[in-house]
Amino acid sequence: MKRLILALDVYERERALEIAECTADYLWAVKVNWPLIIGSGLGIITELRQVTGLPVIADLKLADIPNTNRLIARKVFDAGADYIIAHGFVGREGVNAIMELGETIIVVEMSHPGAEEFIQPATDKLIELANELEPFGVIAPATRPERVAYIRSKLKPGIKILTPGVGAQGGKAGEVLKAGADYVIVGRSIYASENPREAARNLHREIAGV
Ligand code: NUP
Repeated sequence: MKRLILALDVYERERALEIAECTADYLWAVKVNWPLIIGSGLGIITELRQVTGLPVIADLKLADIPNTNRLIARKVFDAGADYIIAHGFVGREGVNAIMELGETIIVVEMSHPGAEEFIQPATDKLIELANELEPFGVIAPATRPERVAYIRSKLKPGIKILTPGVGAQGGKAGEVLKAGADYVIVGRSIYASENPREAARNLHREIAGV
């Protein structure tokens, strides 16, 4: 089973397609974020799907009023995105507006140190929201495996846990998967390495051994 998600945070279309194509064998999905969408346009989602044949996750962390979330999500799903990542702190209606249009992933805790300021104190409520809405999955921090274990213990079975923060941010793929994550999200350790294919293959092998 493939459990690696590539965070493709480059600006240039050609570079993005090249990296996605050469790493696709080891990936479950490709994640696009604002840098690539701003750099290459929304059409990159369609192209990535064609080139890799993999699901594409649009990591927009939508956090607006329901109507604006809906307007954005419609265009992004139309472009071929399979999943959209949304913030839950805007309230259930904002998340529902996206979920009505397609598969959604809710951020329950972020991976950077600053997550301890405002998001971590709200994690329990965000888990409750996820348990109520039953999205495809939630985002939890690979940098804090003990928090991933906690989130897994509170989250309804069946809701996937996707964890960014492996590699450049200090998290370890093996540790976070053992703590209960379903997928690891890796960006710089793959796309900024000298040989992205080899970096992805090494992570894939590490994960397979868990
Ligand atoms: O909490 C989060 N942390 C995080 O790093 C939520 C995210 N969506 N991300 C994203 O994952 C981040 O924006 C980037 O696209 C990717 C991690 O990349 P890297 O640190 O592996 O380069």
